[in-house]
Amino acid sequence: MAMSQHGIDFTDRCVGTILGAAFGDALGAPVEGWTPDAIRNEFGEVRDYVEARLGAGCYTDDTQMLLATGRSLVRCHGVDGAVCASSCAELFDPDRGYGRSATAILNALRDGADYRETATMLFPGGSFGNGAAMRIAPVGLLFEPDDISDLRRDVAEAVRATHTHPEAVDGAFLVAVAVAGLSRMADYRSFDPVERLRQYSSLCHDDQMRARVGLAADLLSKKVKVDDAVVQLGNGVRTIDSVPTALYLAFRYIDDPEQAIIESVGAGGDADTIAAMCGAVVGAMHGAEALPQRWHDGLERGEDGYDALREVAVQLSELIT
Ligand code: F2R
Ligand code: MG
Ligand code: MG
Repeated sequence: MAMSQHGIDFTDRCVGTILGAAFGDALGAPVEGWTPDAIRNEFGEVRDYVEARLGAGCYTDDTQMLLATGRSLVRCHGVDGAVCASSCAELFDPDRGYGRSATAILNALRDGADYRETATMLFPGGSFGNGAAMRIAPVGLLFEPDDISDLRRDVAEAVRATHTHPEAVDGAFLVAVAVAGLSRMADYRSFDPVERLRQYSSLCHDDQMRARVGLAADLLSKKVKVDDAVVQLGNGVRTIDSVPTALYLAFRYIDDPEQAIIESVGAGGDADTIAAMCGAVVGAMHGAEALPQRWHDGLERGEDGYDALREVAVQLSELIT
């Protein structure tokens, strides 16, 4: 057991971060694109894996890219943009529900394109999709929260092949900052979630992201009903419509990681990705042992399945401890 200087089991926090993301992704994937009402009518709450195109407990592009990113960090002992890109391209399985731009870029990288030139292949200003934020949690694990001066640069480099849009980079940066901070925090009662969201808002470079994260802080402080908050924050594939929502839900249910992930799936829309990002954050705070055993048991196995995710998480923890 790797106890960090913060007196926590940091290895379990790393495993919680990676598996929290994978659990959220696999729980949300079957209802990606559904409305919250449709999810409620069909399932009530999605508390366990349900059958879908890829099979119950199977993850999608979110976890595949997160695993690829984690492996590249282990290989290079930190962020190397070219290796992050090639690692994502190597693992790319087009059947896992990738976005349009991501698909075109990963194919181009496989064909030898330079990762510094691919991000604007489809959209001239770059993609504002949440595909950077959904895979960035491993980078956050490498940073002590009181020394994040290089974190934005490393985040931007890690996602450079696919996302250079300021909104997408802001979103990834905030998820990484949250993972860096919560993975080293001994007790969730030692921080004020509203203040923390306000601080995150001030870190944004993009005006719209800053405002939306500020709105998340306001909604949390006013104890607005969760369903209403999700309507105001959004549940779409755009970074602005999903990262603030995932952070809001993680902090709203910071005392209950299982419910945080279940509520994120229930948000609908980009449910797999909102739940993956929320899962990474609450997993960083509580560790893997705190997540339900049935989610551990039901996640897909195989070469790049549950054991591979655990393995990369442990290897990431060893880079730090
Ligand atoms: N793509 C999906 N889901 C689609 C349905 C999948 C289906 N259920 C299945 O099972 O096959 N999900 C995944 O994509 C999101 C992450 O997206 P990422 O990696 O950012 O991709 P991309 O291609 O860059 O952007 C996604 C879409 O966003 C729109 N978009 C982005 N930037 C835009 C811009 N500048 N202008 C206009 N539109 C832009 C496009 O529609 C892109 O296709 C996650 O949800 C992941 O789960
Ligand atoms: Mg997905
Ligand atoms: Mg998604």
